[in-house]
Amino acid sequence: MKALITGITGQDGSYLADFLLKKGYEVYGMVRRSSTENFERITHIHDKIQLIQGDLLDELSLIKMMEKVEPDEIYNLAAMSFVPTSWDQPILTGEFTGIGVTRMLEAMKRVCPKAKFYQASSSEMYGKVQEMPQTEKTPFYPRSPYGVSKVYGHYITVNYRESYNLFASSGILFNHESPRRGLEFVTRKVTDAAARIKLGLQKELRMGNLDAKRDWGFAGDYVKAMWLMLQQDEPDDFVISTGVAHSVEHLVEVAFEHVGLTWKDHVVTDQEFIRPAEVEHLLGDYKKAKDVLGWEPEVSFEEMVKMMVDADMEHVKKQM
Ligand code: NDP
Ligand code: GDR
Repeated sequence: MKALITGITGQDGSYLADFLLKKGYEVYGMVRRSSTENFERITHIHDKIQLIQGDLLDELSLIKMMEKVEPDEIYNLAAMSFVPTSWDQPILTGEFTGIGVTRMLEAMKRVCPKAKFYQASSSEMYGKVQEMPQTEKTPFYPRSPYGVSKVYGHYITVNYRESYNLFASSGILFNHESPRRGLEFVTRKVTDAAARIKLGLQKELRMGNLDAKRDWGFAGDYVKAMWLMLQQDEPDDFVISTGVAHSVEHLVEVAFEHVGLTWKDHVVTDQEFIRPAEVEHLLGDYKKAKDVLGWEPEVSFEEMVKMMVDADMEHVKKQM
């Protein structure tokens, strides 16, 4: 089996590549050209995967890539994924995260219509939530250009499934984290700061809204759900979550306590990190995924935060 992953240099792409290699897949990854290589998360599997240059903005590059690979499964994980940047670059976010999905689906329709397609949809589509907890049937109310772009990506996937009979599934994934998470996302920002403060390299941590609540899971668990969605007989949409929400304040508390620090001694609120429109409370109901896919999360929130702090302690020590 051949799998093609866009966004392979990102957090999820790297975990998915690990997972598919273990399953015996030939793994191909799309990477965009840059002046320096950005392969930190895939260095350990670099000799086992094949990388092809392409960009979500360039339709021809997607067509050529699919002609070359002839994939059985396509995982579209590439996107501009950081919510605050989407207010600074709303048009580019729409191009990558929204229209980019149409470019991928069009390329697949022309080149390999029998392939199975996974779209990385997001709990950010629920935004100002219309019901608690959120299911596949909860109406969307996105609160950022990122969220709006993901709603477009989600519905164009549904539309291509219904218009052209493509096998195109969408995973509505709630926040998922790992030691490979980008440093600007709140979990990694906090675990990295806890390590730096513990090791005497940093004194304070400047944060935004501590009251926001998220349903945080472990990325390693979530990539398995992506794969399971493409092993079904019929394409469909699934919420992937843990069913438990925690506040950002609780996240900070767990991370700092793990290295013997009191968070209140170090955390400062800074307006710079307050968003123009906030998503206050996300909580997912993964019942459908459990019933149909047999999927359940395995790593708890506390286990994950401690795993990330431990990894950052090692990481920071190596830099000292
Ligand atoms: P990351 O930000 O870690 O990775 C994003 C990837 O997309 C990178 O490989 C990046 O490449 C690539 N990319 C961005 N723009 C382009 C482009 N124009 N052309 C080609 N590649 C591009 O994200 P995650 O791994 O965390 O998330 C994966 C996907 O899942 C994203 O679509 C995200 O929006 C979505 N998602 C994530 C959730 C989460 O909690 N992590 C939850 C729900 C959805 P480069 O390295 O070159 O920048
Ligand atoms: P999110 O993740 O916006 O949910 O999107 P992020 O970790 O950036 O924020 C989570 C919550 O924490 C609050 N917060 C802060 N966030 C950051 N980044 N930095 C801070 O200093 C800070 N202080 C408080 C935020 O306001 C927010 O409420 C992630 C991304 O991975 C998306 O791509 C994905 O679709 C969604 O998760 C599901």
